[in-house]
Amino acid sequence: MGRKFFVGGNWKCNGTGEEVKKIVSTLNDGKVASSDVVDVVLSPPFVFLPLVKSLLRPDFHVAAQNCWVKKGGAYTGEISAEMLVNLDVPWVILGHSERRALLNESNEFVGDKVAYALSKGLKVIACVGETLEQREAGATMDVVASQTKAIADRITDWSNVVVAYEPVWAIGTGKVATPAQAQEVHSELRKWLQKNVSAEVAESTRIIYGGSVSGANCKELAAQPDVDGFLVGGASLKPEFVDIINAAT
Ligand code: G2H
Repeated sequence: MGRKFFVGGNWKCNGTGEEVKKIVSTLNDGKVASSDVVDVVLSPPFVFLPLVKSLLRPDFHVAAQNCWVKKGGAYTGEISAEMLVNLDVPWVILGHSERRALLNESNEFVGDKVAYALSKGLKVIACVGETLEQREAGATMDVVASQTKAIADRITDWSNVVVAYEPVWAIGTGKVATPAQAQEVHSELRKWLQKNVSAEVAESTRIIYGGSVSGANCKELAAQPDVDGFLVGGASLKPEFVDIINAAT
């Protein structure tokens, strides 16, 4: 069975209440393929999750941008997986490179977060990707494999996981990976899953691409056989996000 196309919009730390309402209204009016064909998941900052959820069309869903690694408690400033479940937030993005780099989230910590979030019933967009320095040193697959292994060591059920390959050098820089570069890593990652997890997980797990995806480059990327969708930052705040949702149709 084919893998359903998946498009996530990662709004990062952007927006005011008024701006959020405007973006949601644009998306609500967008003409997109049915939810049988594409999963659309928007990830506003935590504080706007209830607002977005209340205004958003029913065929689109929401994701948090992070959650705590275990049950909530005395962890000032954190948001627990239980809270997201309580608010009916179905998805969470974990391991984004901005958090790995700026907040020192290790592979193991991200793996623990993925396992905990899944155990509470959340679906996870798990991010992996190499820096420019690592790519130039020929270490892309080693890095991506180590990041994925830290997750694979801690979970057995991959049915609620989407893997986002986001080369750090392409994030927010306007330097998108070429379709061939994206396909190469996605295909290697799928082979890694086949060898280290199972053929079934390799075949069914969606591997989406993130890093300067735009309305202009999405079609060519979406045409790659192992690119199953996108995690979109900057362009998810603009009307062209509708074109990206429709990239595979
Ligand atoms: C990568 C991506 C969204 P952008 O971080 O996760 O952002 O599309 O702005 O490069």
